[in-house]
Amino acid sequence: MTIYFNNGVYADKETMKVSIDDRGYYFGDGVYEVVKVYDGKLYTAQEHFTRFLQSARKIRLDLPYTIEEFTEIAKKLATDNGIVEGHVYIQATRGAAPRMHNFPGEDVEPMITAYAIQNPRPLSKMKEGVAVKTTDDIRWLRCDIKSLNLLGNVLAKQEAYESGCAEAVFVRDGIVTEGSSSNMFGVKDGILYTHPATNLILNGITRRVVLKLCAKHSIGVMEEPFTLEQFKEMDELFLTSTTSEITPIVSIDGNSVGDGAPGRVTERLQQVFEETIHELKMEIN
Ligand code: DCS
Repeated sequence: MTIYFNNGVYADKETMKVSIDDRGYYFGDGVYEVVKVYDGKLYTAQEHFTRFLQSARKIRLDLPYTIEEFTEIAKKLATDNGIVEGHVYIQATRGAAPRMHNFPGEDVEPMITAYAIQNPRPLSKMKEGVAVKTTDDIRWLRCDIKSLNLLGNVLAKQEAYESGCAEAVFVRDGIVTEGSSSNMFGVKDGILYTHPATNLILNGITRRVVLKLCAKHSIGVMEEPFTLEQFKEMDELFLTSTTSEITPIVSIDGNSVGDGAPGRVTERLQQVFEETIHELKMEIN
C-alpha cells in the first residue's frame, strides 16, 4: 500500500487530505522532483534535492527541510513501500489560502506531499528506440525551474501520443530546446550535441550524468544551440530523463534517424550509464 508523506505525517493515500484552496491546485504554484530507485536505493538523490531547493528558491518558496532531510523522507517512503525498482515523487506547493494571485501571509505553510511507486525500467524502449514529434515550444521563459505548471508540456506530450510518438521535441525560434519531459541529444561525427543549460531548458540530472560520462570516456560535447534542421541531420538522436534513462530516438516526424536503429555512441553511453547503476547497487547503505 502506498504511503504518502504529507507535512510530517506518513499515512495511507486514502486518508490524506489536501485543501481545495491549495495554491498548487489553483495556480500550479509549486515545484517537484522525481528520483529513481534502483534495487531499493535512491539514484543521484543529492543532485535531485539540490535542484528541488533551487527550484523552490527561484519561485521564492521557503522549504522546511534540508537536502538531507528530503533524502531521508524519500528513503523512508521507498523502504516502507518495498520499492525495488521505481521512483519517488515529491512536490511542494505554496500552501492553502483563499484564492489571490499574490503570495499568502507568512503564517501559510508550504504543503509537501510525496509517494514512492514501483515502476519498471523501460527496457524495450531503451533497446529499440522511440519515435518523436516536433512541436512549438509555447512554454514560459523559466523552463529551468521544475515547476508544477506543466500545461505546455502536457499539451505537447498529448500531441505526440496522438501521432503515435513517445515524446514531443520542443522547438523555439527554430532551435531544439528539450523534450516535454526529457532532454534532447544528437550525435554528429562522434560529437554529442545538446542545448546549453539556460533558462530555456530544465538542466536534467540524467543530462548531467551523461555529460560527466562523456568527459570520463573522452566523448566530445558541444553544449550549443542547434536548429531543427541540424537536429534532423544528426547521425544519432537520444533523449534522457530520470525514468527514461537514455532512450534512443529512431524516428522524428516520420523520418528515420540515421539508419533507423539506435546509434553506436548512444549504445556506448547506455553501457557506461548502466555501470553507474551497478555501482549504486554495490554501495553499502
Ligand atoms: N526536461 C523536462 C521538461 C523534464 O520534465 C524532465 C524530467 C527532464 C528534462 C529530465 O530531467 P531529469 O533527468 O532530471 O529527470 N521530467 C520528470 C518527470 O516529470 N517525470 O520523470 C522525470
